[in-house]
Amino acid sequence: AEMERTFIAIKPDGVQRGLIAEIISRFERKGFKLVAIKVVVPTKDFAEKHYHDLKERPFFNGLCDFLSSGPVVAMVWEGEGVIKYGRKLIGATDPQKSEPGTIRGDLAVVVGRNIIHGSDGPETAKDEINLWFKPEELVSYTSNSEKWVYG
Ligand code: YYY
Ligand code: MG
Repeated sequence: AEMERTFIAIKPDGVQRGLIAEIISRFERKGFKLVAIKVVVPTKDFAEKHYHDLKERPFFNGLCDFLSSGPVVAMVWEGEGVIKYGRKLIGATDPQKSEPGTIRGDLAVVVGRNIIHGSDGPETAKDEINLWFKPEELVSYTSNSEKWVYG
């Protein structure tokens, strides 16, 4: 299997709404493997680093204020196609446009409170994992179900 890793974060709204287990279970049941997880309250400066690509956008300041407003569950998930398929599980940026069955489609209503972040490509996945985690916080292991997920 062509394994890759992506950065997934449950934002403060997802944490406060009690959706941590719900969100994790969607990735877990799919067959993806959790290789890092922690709860952090990012500083505003850190949030700005995470969203640096968006610094010219009008919502940038509010977005970074929000991300740094409370606990975030930061994770790294591993699996074949996990970067692209993780985005599919999450749904469109605007929950109004997310399909039912997706995380945002099922669990969120407005773009400014869309409960979850996921890396949008291989380069950002690498950068975001490096920003949020030290190498020693990532665990490599063989999941017992791997041979049943991948054959
Ligand atoms: O990757 P994704 O989270 O789906 O969307 P981005 O375009 O990277 O924007 C990041 C974040 O910014 C989005 O999850 C909500 C917020 N945002 C917003 O508040 N208003 C917009 N018009 C677009 C994005
Ligand atoms: Mg994005």
